[in-house]
Amino acid sequence: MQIHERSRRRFLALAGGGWVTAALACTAGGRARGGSELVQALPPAVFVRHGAHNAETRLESLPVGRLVTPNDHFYVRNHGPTPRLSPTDWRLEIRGDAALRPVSLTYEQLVALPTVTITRYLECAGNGRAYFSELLGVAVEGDPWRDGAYGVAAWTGVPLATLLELAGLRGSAAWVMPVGLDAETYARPMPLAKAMTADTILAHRMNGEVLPMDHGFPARVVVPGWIGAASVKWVGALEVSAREPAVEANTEEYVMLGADYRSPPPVLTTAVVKSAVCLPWPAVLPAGRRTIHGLAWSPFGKIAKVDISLDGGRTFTRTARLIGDNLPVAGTWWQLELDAPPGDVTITPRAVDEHGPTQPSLSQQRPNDKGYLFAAPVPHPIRFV
Ligand SMILES: Nc1nc2c(c(=O)[nH]1)N[C@H]1C(S)=C(S)[C@@H](COP(=O)(O)O)O[C@H]1N2
Ligand SMILES: [Mo]
Repeated sequence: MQIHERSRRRFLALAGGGWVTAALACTAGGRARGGSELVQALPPAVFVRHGAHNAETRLESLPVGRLVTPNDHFYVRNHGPTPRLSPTDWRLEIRGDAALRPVSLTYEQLVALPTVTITRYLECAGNGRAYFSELLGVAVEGDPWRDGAYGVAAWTGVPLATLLELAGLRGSAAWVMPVGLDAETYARPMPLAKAMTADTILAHRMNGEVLPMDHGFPARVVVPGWIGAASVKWVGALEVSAREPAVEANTEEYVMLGADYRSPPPVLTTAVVKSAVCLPWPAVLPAGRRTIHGLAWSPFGKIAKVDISLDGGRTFTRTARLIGDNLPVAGTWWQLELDAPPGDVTITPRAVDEHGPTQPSLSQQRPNDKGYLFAAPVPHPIRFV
């Protein structure tokens, strides 16, 4: 393996702040941490916190080769504190101007309905936001997630189609909006056709366990292939309507704003093809023969291949080996063998979906004010010592 000068410079630019942060983290071990508004534990070896109610998975803490993310490693993205809902008081209301007969289900009634289990990923639209400033030099609003607002789970639940049929749909039905029971209501509509898709479900189990509190207990929607914001947690109602409801999550948030976008701003739906190196940022590894691991995922299908650049994304001269499960709209692990001399290098993966879509080059990556859908390949800085 050759370490190119360009890659070395890129590495130094990228790693710059990182070494300092790493050093500070070591000395600040005893410092009291900010309070958490989440239920689950957030060990610093597993999560990077973003404020009181958001936590990004350190991908390097995941069990290599196991596609499904353990529940206690799954990223959490909340707009407020996790509501602690009681399954005895909870109801699912199916209602709205386009529902024939409103229905109210108890938790027991919901879990008694026939279920499906689907293994799919969720990813926050803001995942990769840090790279807008780090790689493109563009300032954007929002928490600086790297790659860890991504997780895969086997979701068990009831298809939305089954639930909507319980209420019956009027001919006018065109939109379905799951409504969350957060302290400040969170809701986001989807077109009826998306709600009726076989793998759009109301999940009440995650990886074989009862849905954890932070991930939406007692029930959450899973809308595979769409930005995480569509997968509403703590669902209390499904509202069926003839017209598209206007709520913050499709008017102000999760829309593309900026010089490149006109008004009304495009509403975000489908996610983008991505890949990541599962190592600390920056990473320090012993020189010599090394196996580098990473993940790749696509909202469209399986991953066909992962190309690797060792010169900061200029040329892609290597191909990674895909390992373990490679599931559509979930992802795959990949690995790369390297014989690395001491020195600084960047490793840049680029995923290709089985149907053709791939990651745009950095020069094609358009910025947007809120830093959504960063899709370009990311040069991951590694120092071999
Ligand atoms: N009710 C409710 N649903 C929600 C949210 C929320 O704040 N409230 N956040 C959304 C966002 S932005 C994302 S990315 C995913 C995160 O799901 P997770 O926390 O289970 O990873 O949940 C979505 N569903
Ligand atoms: Mo999100």
